[in-house]
Amino acid sequence: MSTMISCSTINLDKPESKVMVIYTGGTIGMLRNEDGVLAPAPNMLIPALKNNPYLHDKLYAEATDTTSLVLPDCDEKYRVIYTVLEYDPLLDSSNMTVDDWMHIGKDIRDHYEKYDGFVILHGTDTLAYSASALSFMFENIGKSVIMTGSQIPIFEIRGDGLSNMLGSLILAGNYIIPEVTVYFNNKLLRGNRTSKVHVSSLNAFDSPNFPPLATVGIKIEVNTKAIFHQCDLEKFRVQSVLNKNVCLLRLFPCITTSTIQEFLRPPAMGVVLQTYGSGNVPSNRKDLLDEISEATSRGVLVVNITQCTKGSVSDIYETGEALKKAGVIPGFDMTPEAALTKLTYTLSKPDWDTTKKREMMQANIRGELTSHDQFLHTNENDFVDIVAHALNINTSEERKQLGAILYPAIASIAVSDGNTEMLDNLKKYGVDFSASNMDDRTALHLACCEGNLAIVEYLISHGVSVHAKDRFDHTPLLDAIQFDHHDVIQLLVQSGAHLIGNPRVIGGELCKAAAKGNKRRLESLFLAGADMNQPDFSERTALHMAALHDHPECVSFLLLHKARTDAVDLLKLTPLDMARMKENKHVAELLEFAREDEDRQKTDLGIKLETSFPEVVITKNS
Ligand code: ASN
Repeated sequence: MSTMISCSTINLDKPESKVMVIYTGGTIGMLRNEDGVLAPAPNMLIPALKNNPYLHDKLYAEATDTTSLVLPDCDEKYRVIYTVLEYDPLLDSSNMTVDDWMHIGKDIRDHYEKYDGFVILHGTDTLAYSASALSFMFENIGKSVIMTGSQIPIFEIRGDGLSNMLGSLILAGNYIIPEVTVYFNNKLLRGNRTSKVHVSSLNAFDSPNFPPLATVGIKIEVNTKAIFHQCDLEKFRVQSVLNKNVCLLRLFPCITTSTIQEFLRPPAMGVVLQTYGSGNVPSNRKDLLDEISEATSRGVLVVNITQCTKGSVSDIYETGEALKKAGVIPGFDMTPEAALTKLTYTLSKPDWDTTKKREMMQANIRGELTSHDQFLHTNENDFVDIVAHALNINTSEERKQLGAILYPAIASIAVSDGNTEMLDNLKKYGVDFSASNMDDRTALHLACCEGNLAIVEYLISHGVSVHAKDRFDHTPLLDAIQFDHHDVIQLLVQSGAHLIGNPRVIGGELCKAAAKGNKRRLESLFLAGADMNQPDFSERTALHMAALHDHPECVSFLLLHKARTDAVDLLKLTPLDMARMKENKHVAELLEFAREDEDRQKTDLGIKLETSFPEVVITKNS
């Protein structure tokens, strides 16, 4: 088929989003071995994906000259481009250990800024443990991390591998759900609320105490209010050490004292106690309570969760009250997987003392538990419901549409007024600050244009994503750069925002600023993390442009920030060549000086230049 025909049949105009797939193993990529049993099959999955028209659009890949895999076009906003990192060895998930969680964590950390979202292909058997562990390890996560797998290998005609993989890729590439989640059987579940509930059903996972975060039917329905946002003004970080001295002790009526002693003795530092019903132990078993009490007084963290699949521990019975007196921590409605992995995480924090660790175990830190005092916003006070009622709007679809119009509009009034008090009031009425308007712009986009630092801080700390892209693929960071709000740029970067898109485009922005002598813009781009040596499409750097257009202030700024004097453009010209050609004497002198100095330490150069031109000064725009 000719390129012309293929180009005319594919849509090249859609924005792209990039997803990284980490393939750890599991049935999804298994084949039967010579004994007739399923086993991991290295180097088989990627070629199979490449030859599956539902998972790779060869025409689009050819037309755009990409070596990555490309999802065929669908009704969503982005064309998903994905790359697969296959682990060696591939593992049946029953063989996975803490070290494998670390491995995944490290890979996501190392590639975090290069991708919009992540999919982890994983065996189903221990998937709920890995999902829970990763959810705690990933601090200040701002992007979607979706774990999936299948019950039947993807190579077989009838199975769940294809739909699980497709759904995960579409969700990870199109929706910012900043959590570790599990996608299975058309449902997206919170990872640390999930358990494997069926050995052979394709509906193998459930989150018994929490609703799905999204369901995939004719349409994709995302339950935005249920999404958990980590609201610290900090960057994504991975806790790369976990404490393995934990165990799970399920009570049963004839349990002996010595069994309990074995579980609680060193090196155990954390024990998940699975008790009866609403958190009960036999109150007539003094031996048992004494052993637990002795362990908690030694500093062992003992967390109480129920053996029931649904519901929470509480202190409504005398039998449960006894545990509290023995120093046991209520684990509310945590799954065993969540409670156990949360202990591995909490116990690994060197800066937390025992009191803090106990406090954290009962706090809701990643959406893993529902405590008594924490409830999701109820609809009673919902602003949209009030308006919907007044307008006689009854269907949930219409109510949703009304919310999509009202939330961003009403939030934007408070943002452009710079009124945090009003934002607080709106919050009480259930206004969703993350909602975007018809141009996909959030309240944070607007706040970053306005440059009101307090409002930006308020919105980020109330969960509005720094990664949200509007219809023009602009992030809040790009808006802050556009208006040179340096303090806002710094806050965004501190909170995990980063530049996205083709580096050559960023090179183009640097060149444009340098050509105009716009040092303030260069500073903005520098603060946003741009590489001052990033060339544009013609291999020109900002230093070329500043030299060519005779802007010594920009030249000095760039030299101070490690711009290379030996960079050559497509015509093999250096910045100095350009300055000389245009007879820009002062600039040429600076460049000559810098070039002579190249072998000397950069710091020496810095001191010299600094005396004539100050460092980046962060100023607030009024
Ligand atoms: N034993 C497999 C695993 O956990 C089960 C599966 O993936 N369905 O790796």
